[in-house]
Amino acid sequence: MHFAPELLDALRQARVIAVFTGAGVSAESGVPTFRDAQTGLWARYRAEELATPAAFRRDPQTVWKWYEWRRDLMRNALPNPAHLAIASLEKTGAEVTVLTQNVDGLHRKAGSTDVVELHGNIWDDLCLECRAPGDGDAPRDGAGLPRCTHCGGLLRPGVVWFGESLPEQAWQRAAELAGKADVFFCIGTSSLVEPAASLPLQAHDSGKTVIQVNPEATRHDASASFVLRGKAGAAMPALLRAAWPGGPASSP
Ligand code: BV8
Ligand code: ZN
Repeated sequence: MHFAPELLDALRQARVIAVFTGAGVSAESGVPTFRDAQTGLWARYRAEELATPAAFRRDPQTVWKWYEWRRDLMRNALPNPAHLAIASLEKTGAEVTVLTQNVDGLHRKAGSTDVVELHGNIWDDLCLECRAPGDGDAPRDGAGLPRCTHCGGLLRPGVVWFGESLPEQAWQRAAELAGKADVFFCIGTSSLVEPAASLPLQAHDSGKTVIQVNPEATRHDASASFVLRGKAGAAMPALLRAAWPGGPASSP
């Protein structure tokens, strides 16, 4: 893959780097992307139908079955070279923050130390009534649903559902970084879900260097400073090798 000298310079000079990611960055870890996840018995559901408070109130069993299925897919997933390359950016001495839409926890598993989970985390349960965090092996009720050990309320996955606002602090950090980062990566996202999808635009409008990595075209192609058309698992390690031939730790 060829990288423009201006891209390599911008990356080497960056003091603050934001890395905005979507399901595509976990695809090479065997975690199906959001669009691909609706397969098999879930093919008749759109993700937007299952990932809503209304769907959970209407049919908590089905929604839990879907999250348990996704958890099974993610449980043994390992970070791929894209996650590892992103984590190794921290060795350059720049301030690196990952802004992820993914709920799989793979960025932290890869060693990234500053990860903002814009849409929550699939491994965190939350009580619908008292908002207390569940502790993983919650008691099940007669319908097999996990119950809160504090108030007996129904536990739900600790993710952000459609129609729910993003965690205040997470969103504030993301919006701030879109205006502050010298380099703003946009990796493996179709950028269709708001308000997260507008972050690369905010970075572009603040005159920042936006680098998109995606094998497909997205709405950000027009505004991105550089578009790397390929899979993140190949593009990111190659980009870091090109920017720092001696390894990211070798930066001055
Ligand atoms: C809210 C957690 C309001 C749950 C998720 C404005 C306009 C229109 C609609 C709206 C709007 N504002 C709000 C809305 C509604 C809605 C929305 O955006 N709907 C969309 C569908 C139109 N937004 C919301 O509801 C948000 N909340 O607005 O609240 C509010 C306001 C005030 C007060 C109260 C409420 C909440 C949205 C969050 C929903 N939760 N996830 C769960 O996971 O179960 S969203 C979920 O879907 C993901 O987190 C992610 O955000 C999105 C999926 O997108 P991607 O991750 O990009 O995945 P996708 O499969 O689409 O694409 C994969 C990409 O990777 C592709 O481009 C592919 O080419 C690429 N790829 C594939 N392989 C590779 C690769 N790239 C690199 N390497 C590879 N190997
Ligand atoms: Zn409770």
